Amino acid sequence: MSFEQRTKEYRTFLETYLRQFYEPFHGEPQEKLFSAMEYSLLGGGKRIRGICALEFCRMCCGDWMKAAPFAAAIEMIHTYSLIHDDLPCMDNDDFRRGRPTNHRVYGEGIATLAGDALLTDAFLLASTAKLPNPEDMADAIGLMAECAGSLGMVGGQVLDIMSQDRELTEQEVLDIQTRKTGKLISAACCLGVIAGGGTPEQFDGAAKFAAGLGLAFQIRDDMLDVIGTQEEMGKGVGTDGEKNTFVRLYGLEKCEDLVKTYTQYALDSLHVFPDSGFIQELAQSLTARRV
Ligand code: GRG
Repeated sequence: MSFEQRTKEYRTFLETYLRQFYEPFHGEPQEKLFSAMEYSLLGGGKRIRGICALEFCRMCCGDWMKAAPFAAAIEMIHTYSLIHDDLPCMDNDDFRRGRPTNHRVYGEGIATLAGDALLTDAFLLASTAKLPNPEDMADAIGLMAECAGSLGMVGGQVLDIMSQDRELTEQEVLDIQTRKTGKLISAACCLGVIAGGGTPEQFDGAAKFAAGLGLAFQIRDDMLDVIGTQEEMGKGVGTDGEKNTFVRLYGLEKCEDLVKTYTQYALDSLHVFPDSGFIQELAQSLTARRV
């Protein structure tokens, strides 16, 4: 199967799976909430995190379907973070994935609650995974919480907000972005390994891969805020302004080199996986992404 075919298969699967998860919820009186959640959850996106979870599971055991509840749950957590990140109290953005942001359509109150519900429902969905070993199940849920919460993504966002009125050191920027963007990508890859019954070496390999990919991904994201267009990105560009971005720290040219360096670091950690062609191609494709 070609890279494009497998990517399409994973994306289509994730979207159907997420739609089906929410189908039985309809008919409840809080319909507006489901409408707001589905508006963002099923409204596009590259599904990189979900794809990583499915592919790492496939690389460990051949059956990527075993990681489905975790892959979908991580996409729900990612979507919640985008809804909250766009709110007036955060970045105050009007467009995301080519459409008006959630709060622009549903109002701030419902958008905030849609994010809260997506985060919480993610754990409900993950709890439906049928891992044979209860300890693996506990590890998986714990990892999701750790990577998304105060030690991970939310912690990174707080450090970012707190540092906006001063210039950061290189190490501080790396630390913030590792938490803010890297931790959820790391959860996705490592959950794939847990679901696929991978070895401890494969778990470490997935964590190292994700650390490299997460930084490369965020550096490219910072570059796209400068070199991308609103048409390509589906969201406002040039909005990073005075933020402590990698572009501000290093300039565009060095950022381009760093994307390659961190991607190579990610690729070098894949030797513990016998069949890593697809994930290699995914990592390479993200170095030049325009969206
Ligand atoms: C709790 C109020 C409150 C807010 C929390 C957790 C949080 C806000 C923000 C998390 C930080 C965040 C949004 C990081 C963005 C990381 C990033 C590069 C997002 C874009 O990811 P893509 O390109 O998006 O994968 P698509 O649209 O393709 O899914």
